[in-house]
Amino acid sequence: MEETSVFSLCFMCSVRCPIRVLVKNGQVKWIEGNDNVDGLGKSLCPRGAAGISLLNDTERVQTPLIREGKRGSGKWRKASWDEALDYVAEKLSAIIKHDGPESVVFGERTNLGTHVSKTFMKALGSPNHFTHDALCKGSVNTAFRSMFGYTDAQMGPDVKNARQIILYGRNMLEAIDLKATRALMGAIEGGAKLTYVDPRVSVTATKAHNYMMIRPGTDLALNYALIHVILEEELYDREFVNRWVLGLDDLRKFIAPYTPEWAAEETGIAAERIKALAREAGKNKPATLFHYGYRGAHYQNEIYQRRAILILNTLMGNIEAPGGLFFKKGPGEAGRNGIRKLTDQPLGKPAAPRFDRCGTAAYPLPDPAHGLPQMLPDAILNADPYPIKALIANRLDPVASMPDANHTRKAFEQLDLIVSIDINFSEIAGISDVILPESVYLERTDCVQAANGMKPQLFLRTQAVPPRYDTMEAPMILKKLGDRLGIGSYFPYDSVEALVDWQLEGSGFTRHDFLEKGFVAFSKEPIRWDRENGLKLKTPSGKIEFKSSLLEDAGFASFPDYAPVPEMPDKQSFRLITGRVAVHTHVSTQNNPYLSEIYPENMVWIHKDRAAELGISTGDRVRVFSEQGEGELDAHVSDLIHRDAAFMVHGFGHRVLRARRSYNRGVSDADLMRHVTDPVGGSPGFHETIIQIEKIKRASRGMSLLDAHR
Ligand SMILES: Nc1nc2c(c(=O)[nH]1)N[C@H]1C(S)=C(S)[C@@H](COP(=O)(O)OP(=O)(O)OC[C@H]3O[C@@H](n4cnc5c(=O)[nH]c(N)nc54)[C@H](O)[C@@H]3O)O[C@H]1N2
Ligand SMILES: Nc1nc2c(c(=O)[nH]1)N[C@H]1C(S)=C(S)[C@@H](COP(=O)(O)OP(=O)(O)OC[C@H]3O[C@@H](n4cnc5c(=O)[nH]c(N)nc54)[C@H](O)[C@@H]3O)O[C@H]1N2
Ligand code: SF4
Ligand SMILES: [Mo]
Repeated sequence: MEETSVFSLCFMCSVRCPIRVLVKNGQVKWIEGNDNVDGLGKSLCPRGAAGISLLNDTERVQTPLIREGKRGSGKWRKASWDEALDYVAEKLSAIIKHDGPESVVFGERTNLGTHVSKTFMKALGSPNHFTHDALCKGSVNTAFRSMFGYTDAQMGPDVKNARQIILYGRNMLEAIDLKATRALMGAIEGGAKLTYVDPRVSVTATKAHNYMMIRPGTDLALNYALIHVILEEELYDREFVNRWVLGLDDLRKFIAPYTPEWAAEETGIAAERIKALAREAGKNKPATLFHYGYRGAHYQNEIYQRRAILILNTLMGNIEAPGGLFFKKGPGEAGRNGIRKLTDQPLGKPAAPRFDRCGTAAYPLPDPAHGLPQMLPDAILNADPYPIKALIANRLDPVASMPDANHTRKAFEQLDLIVSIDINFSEIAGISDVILPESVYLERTDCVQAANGMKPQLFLRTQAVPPRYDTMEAPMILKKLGDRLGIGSYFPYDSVEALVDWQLEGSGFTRHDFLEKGFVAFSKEPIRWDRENGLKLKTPSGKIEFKSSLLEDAGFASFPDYAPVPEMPDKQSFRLITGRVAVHTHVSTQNNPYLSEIYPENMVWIHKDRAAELGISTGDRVRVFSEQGEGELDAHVSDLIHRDAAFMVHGFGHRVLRARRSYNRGVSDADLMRHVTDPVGGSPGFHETIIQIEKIKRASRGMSLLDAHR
């Protein structure tokens, strides 16, 4: 029997862990972590282990499909690739002719082929390429740029070497990034202390030395008090701060009234505990790491919460120190050339402004390289700034991943053309006119991954088995569409392998070099900058800007006054908070044969005293509703959640019948959420929604699914 082993990259989520795939007689038999990579071992997370289940899933999209019935009716006809691509190209040409190229919008989850789709849009003349970034961490991105002049993606946390770690809802043991998750476990085993702050006892909370059940939305108050104590008791790294920081005196003046006693009232965390944390942080500096997080507290002032965390790191002097925040180094730092991207080609700047006004006076600071997807529904409905007629969604479900899904559906109904490049019958695929199925990650080679870090490296996703169905890689789909739209010359390849070869030209590596270990490195040793004189900060002052020119030049304060978070108005009201579970990825794995069996639906967690007032017990059926939408699901009653909060795992409540295992299971948090945005940072305020909960008639299960699985 023929047996081969292929190094590749997982794509059950976008962390892209390096993997080794065992193939026997053309079938994938086993997937494990690529243990040639530092800190990874052979382990995978549960989703990574479900890759074979995805590959063999008979409910994924198997051929190109063109809609036949009413939009959303679930009726499509099978089409050949030529037919489907001709259809899309004809529609797009007509739309561009009538309304201009800016009437076409392309949205995707940032992926290895993003340079291909950005090229596609620019070549068409449209400014409207957006990514998921704002939905995930837009305000984190802006906060980093305001302090260091680099995006969050250009920096990283050295979890492995930290002696003390503070996580604000960064639920690293369930919201998994395998390498970071393992680094956290390793650090704890090695004696590091973990503080975890969350209104809910997540799995990470159960491993913490110090757990703080914070009142939802009040993290900024906690951080202001921590900064207060650190400055007042001189617990910060004076030498580092004096050398690198702009605005310490302004911060000192501003922070004076924000005492731990004040914060205790707001957060529900005792003043003594806040002081103790500040002192312990000071003792362990510079290896004290405050993780900036992704999805913890999402409010309209999120940028300031993230900046406060970055200020705390800087006060610890941990920047570019082991156990702190580091700047990722690219091949240039090792005196080498990196890979090529299609966007390196000369491409004009589209004449029209972006649909989301990102980068203009309306939203000056969010990153225009990513845009503000959540602005799309209103832009369509109001034809503002201009009519939008077509949406292409690639590896992104803008219906299920943006707040207020009912509003999104209403807006998308107005479009002349919706195309999705997907592997599943997702919510966006469900309302698409054409679905173009991508081959799943085990079936395809992808563009090169430039993995900058302390050691700059390159990784490659390599095809392990041929496609099972009539599917194609996204860079080939876009090339073939480009050919039909007269922009084919921007895509100088006839296979993804040829595109990879083109990307590698000049880097000193070839595809062959990836065979030995699954990756190549530009440098063997970690590259660190000199903390005394060598930090290459990109802010206008060349300093770490507590007092931020980026913010102030745009008319925003560097240090705004704290706005108190209101109490819940009545006994039926709860603040909706949301998050991950270890066995699912956002909105895309709920129909996976294996994962849907392990975790078929979500529940709503509420505190036992609040539940008692409403006559609700675990396993009872409840209706959850807001001004935006509603749904029914089971209650999970517990004292492991703050009284004000109701928690739901994100990603459920699918409405597309073709995905039978996930159809109508649980409730989508996106159906309930208000659409509001942090105007400075760019992230939606996902947690700015108050929901109501009421019991409905149905026999109680007596036990929640969650208990059953524990
Ligand atoms: N309400 C609410 N909204 C949220 C969040 C939340 O917690 N609550 N979280 C936010 C965060 S942090 C993020 S990162 C985003 C994520 O938002 P999304 O990127 O939309 O979510 P995913 O589930 O990662 O994947 C989206 C789509 O990619 C498809 N897909 C998976 N693999 C492939 C592939 O190989 N090729 C192609 N072409 N398609 C593929 C899936 O079928 C799915 O339709 O959502 C954000 N939105
Ligand atoms: N299994 C799994 N792992 C993943 C993903 C996945 O989909 N599935 N997605 C990946 C992606 S794209 C991302 S962005 C990361 C997300 O990584 P995290 O941000 O760590 O993940 P979430 O589960 O969204 O965490 C949100 C937590 O914040 C808490 N929270 C809610 N409100 C507040 C508050 O006011 N203050 C504080 N301190 N906490 C609050 C919630 O209770 C929840 O536990 O995970 C990555 N890893
Ligand atoms: S974290 Fe899990 S699902 Fe995500 S890439 Fe790694 S192994 Fe795959
Ligand atoms: Mo994310």
